[in-house]
Amino acid sequence: KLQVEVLRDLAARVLSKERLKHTLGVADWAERLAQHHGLDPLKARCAGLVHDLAKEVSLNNQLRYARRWNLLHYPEDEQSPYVLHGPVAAYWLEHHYGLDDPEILAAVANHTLGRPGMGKLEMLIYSADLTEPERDFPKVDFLRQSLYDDLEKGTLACVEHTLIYLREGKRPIHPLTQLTYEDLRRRQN
Ligand code: DGI
Ligand code: FE
Ligand code: FE
Ligand code: FE
Repeated sequence: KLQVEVLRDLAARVLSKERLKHTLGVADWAERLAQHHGLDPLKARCAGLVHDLAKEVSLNNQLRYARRWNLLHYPEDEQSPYVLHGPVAAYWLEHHYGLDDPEILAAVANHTLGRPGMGKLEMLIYSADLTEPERDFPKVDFLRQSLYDDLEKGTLACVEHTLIYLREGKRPIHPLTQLTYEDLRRRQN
């Protein structure tokens, strides 16, 4: 069986109906963007299919896994444990499902916060997550078009949007979100 089918079945088994819909939306959109930008569409689809695999694990258990697997790197990780589901899913996929593609694993791990020095597939999943077809907010069409025109500029616009949205909601900005933003700006100067 093709890996992509295994991952799709896994997502369908683990996720609620609503989150599966989001997941399939991310997978389709990431695949389409990958095709358009000359990246590997199959890897994009695979990463999209599993990016939120740990999202419906209780926050307490996510924290427990993150501690056990040494995935905590910032005090903010424990203050906002809902940012841990990417790293938890990536660890799980690597160690329990034998997924061994480092690009897919990194894209899953970093889809919520990004990181400085993101690769193309990481940018693609970070951004496709925010702009998949089910997402609806005023700037989403602008972000979709930006991503289509230029993946790096579009990703910068997505991180910028996340920063604004967090500030408006008076939610704490994770250091990795800030560092990702600065890194993408520097890379584009
Ligand atoms: O899992 P999804 O809902 O599809 O989306 P996600 O993994 O991108 O985001 C999960 C949540 O994390 C979402 O509510 C936005 C939030 N988030 C992203 N960056 C930061 C953040 N929350 C805080 N506090 N700080 C951040 O820098
Ligand atoms: Fe997520
Ligand atoms: Fe996201
Ligand atoms: Fe998601």
